[in-house]
Amino acid sequence: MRIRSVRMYRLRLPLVRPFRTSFGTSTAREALVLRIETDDAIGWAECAADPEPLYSEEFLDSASIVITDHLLPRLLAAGDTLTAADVARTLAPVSGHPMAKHVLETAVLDAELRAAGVSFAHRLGAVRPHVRAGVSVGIAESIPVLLDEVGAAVEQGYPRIKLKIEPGWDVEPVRAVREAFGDIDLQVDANAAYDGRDIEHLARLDAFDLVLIEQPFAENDLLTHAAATRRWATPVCLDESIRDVTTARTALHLGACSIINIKPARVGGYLHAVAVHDLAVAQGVPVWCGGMLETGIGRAGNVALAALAGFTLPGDVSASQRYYAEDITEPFVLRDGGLDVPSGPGLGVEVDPSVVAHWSVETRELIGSRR
Ligand code: NPQ
Ligand code: MG
Repeated sequence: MRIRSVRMYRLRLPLVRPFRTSFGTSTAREALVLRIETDDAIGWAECAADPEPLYSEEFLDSASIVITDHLLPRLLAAGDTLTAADVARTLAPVSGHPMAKHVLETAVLDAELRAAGVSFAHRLGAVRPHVRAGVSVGIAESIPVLLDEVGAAVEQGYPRIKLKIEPGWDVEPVRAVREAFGDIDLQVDANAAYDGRDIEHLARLDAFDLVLIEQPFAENDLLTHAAATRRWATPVCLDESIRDVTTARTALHLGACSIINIKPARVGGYLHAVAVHDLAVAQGVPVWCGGMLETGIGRAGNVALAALAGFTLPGDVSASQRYYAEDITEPFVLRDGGLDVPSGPGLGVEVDPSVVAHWSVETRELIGSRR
């Protein structure tokens, strides 16, 4: 495809409630949104990176520089026969930066699929029209506040609740939620806040019949995750550690997890995400789709991915209104404990240019329509 123009917006979308994790508190989502125009269609994608390198080493300004100075020039140099399937190989000489690569591949894929009239769900291999949705509940200021938030989510019909934990906020909040809400599907996510000295402390969570514990230890500490997998009854799930198919294969070989959280942004795009899914399915490992507080653009792709056969656990794919009063696409709405998978061409959602303009703090034309 011939890329005629590339525009990058930096958005600042207020969150309807602050979101606190072990690595910080967010009151707004800042995102890069990319719009590429080809001869046949317009493609959209968003970058999941945050302003600060806290979840992983990427951040918005690093993504912006890598895209403009190192990735986009390579895509343009590849010429007009470039397809979405070629993007990863074309960008592979650049080391790392999966979130920056993800946004370019996704925009090209969206344009390609919109032009062909094919949905993301169909292209990725989805097998269901509706996916179950979970919520991720941030660290609260007190147990009663936490119980209020969990209660509201249960009331709305979410079939699975995930609690963010950190040292000092783990066994007691889990106990309180279990006691208040009984037999709900409950899991926890530590975002790497613990280390090997905490294995015995976290073994106390075995008493609460959790679905899983997500990323208790550092991203590169597969051996401690393997030790915990042997020690705990609670299944260990990896998020930050799984950067590609290779780390997934290594983690499974070491017994460092029994469940994988797949985030397209973290593994460098939807096509890599499908490859991690396929590996997990081949090894009988359940997967679920993680989230990065995406706008409707990223949410649409994630919902399509979550519709693949191996995604047997509910994902962090909540309704838009859980995060945003006003989204940049039509909102995703909770129905029967889940979301409908878009079936229209490409991502299957329409971006509202006036809403994008309203929340943009910066707009840059990376290449014009001069070619
Ligand atoms: C996780 N996501 O599974 C991530 C953490 C995360 C839904 O829990 C801005 C602020 C962006 C906080 C992206 C969920 C973020 C963020 C991801 C937290 O680990
Ligand atoms: Mg996580």
